[in-house]
Amino acid sequence: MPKLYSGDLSPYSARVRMQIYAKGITDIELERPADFGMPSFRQRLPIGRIPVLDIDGDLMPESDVIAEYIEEVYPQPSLLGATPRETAHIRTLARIGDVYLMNNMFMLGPQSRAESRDQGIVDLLGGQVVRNVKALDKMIGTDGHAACGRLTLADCALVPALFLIENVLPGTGVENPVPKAANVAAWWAAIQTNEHAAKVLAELHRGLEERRELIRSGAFAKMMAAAKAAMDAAEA
Ligand SMILES: N[C@@H](CCC(=O)N[C@@H](CS)C(=O)NCC(=O)O)C(=O)O
Repeated sequence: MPKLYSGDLSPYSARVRMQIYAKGITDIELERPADFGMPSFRQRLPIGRIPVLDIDGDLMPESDVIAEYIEEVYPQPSLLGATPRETAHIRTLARIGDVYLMNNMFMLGPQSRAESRDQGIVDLLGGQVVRNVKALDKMIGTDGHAACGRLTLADCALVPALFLIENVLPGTGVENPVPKAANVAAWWAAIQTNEHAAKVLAELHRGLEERRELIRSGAFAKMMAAAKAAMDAAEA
């Protein structure tokens, strides 16, 4: 049975999990790889990141690639458009979620827990997030879905991005831009009532609580130091 290497707090994994739930796929197992962050994981997967789709040992990284693969292998119900142009629009919005929002938020995240914040990083990446929420506001659907009036891959990519903006951005000292982006705010309120979005959001919140507890107890810093030492030793 194929496996998706995933983790509760991984927004990129959450995007694929939301797709799997929305399509009602039951033959992809979800698993957190035991050696995530360790040299053996990096040996099998040079990019070293999750999600990864493991099809009988054939390992496929990158959330966007996995999402498109899943659409091809499990075409119904489709989370793409009814026409090539609709699909292109869905992919554009999904890229805003992935490249313009999640990627900047993911790199900004450590600044929310840094002992001394690097204001240059916060201004650069936080500024990009604010700018791109404004862009999204002009492009997102106004009927409760990101595009095409129904759940699509655009919603799957934007839900974890908005989770990060709401829950991580304020910790870096940057104001959450969503309340001032009326169309994004309306979509965000509406999509949280979708059962598949609600499920991944519950998983993301559970992961965030676990992470915060690990940080509070000091265990997270120890885990990070052990993983870095193992990686340095493997690369020496
Ligand atoms: N472009 C990748 C990004 C994946 C990514 O950054 N995953 C994070 C977890 S959400 C990760 O595995 N981080 C581990 C690391 O940075 O070493 C994708 O779309 O799958």
